[in-house]
Amino acid sequence: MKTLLLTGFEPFLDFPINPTEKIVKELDGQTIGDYQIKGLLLPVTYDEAGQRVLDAVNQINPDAVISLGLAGGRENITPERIAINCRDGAPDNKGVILNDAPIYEDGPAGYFSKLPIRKFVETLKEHGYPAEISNTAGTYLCNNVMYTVLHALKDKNVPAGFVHIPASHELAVNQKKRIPSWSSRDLLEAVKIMINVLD
Ligand code: PCA
Repeated sequence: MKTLLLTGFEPFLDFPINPTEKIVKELDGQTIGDYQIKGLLLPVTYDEAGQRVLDAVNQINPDAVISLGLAGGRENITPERIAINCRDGAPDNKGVILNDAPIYEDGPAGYFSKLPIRKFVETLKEHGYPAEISNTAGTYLCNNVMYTVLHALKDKNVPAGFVHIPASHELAVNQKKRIPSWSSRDLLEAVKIMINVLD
């Protein structure tokens, strides 16, 4: 049996619910396809998120890593193509604001996802779930975690990367601005489909 590290995030900024939290808690301990899932919830803080995921990678030595994040406003499931060596943008959950800050001073500009993102998108669409590859994971905590994991696993043949998901209905219904949303059931199902696609 192989091990999959599945990470999600706590709520952040104007989003009092993070649908990735529910998914990670629900799937923790479950077996999907060849993978036993180890769920990990990450804080939305620059000083902790990267370290927590690194600790888990070192401890668990996973055969695959999928990190999930909320992209409030996106309509589709969006596997990310690339992580960049940059932290910039809104305050994190401790109020820390970074501008143009590298994640690793001596790290390369970017890392491509090592997940089968094209196959994820095609399989999701076959199941009736809207999906598309995203060419930017942003410069906030999601990109930070994606880059950190790919940097740590750069010499290993371990599928790893990041997938942004849309808001759930329970989140969208409480937003001031209208944003697209999916049912929690469909979000969960879409994540299971991606896990099933892994070799
Ligand atoms: N989404 C944010 C950080 C946490 C999350 O779920 C992002 O896209 O960076």
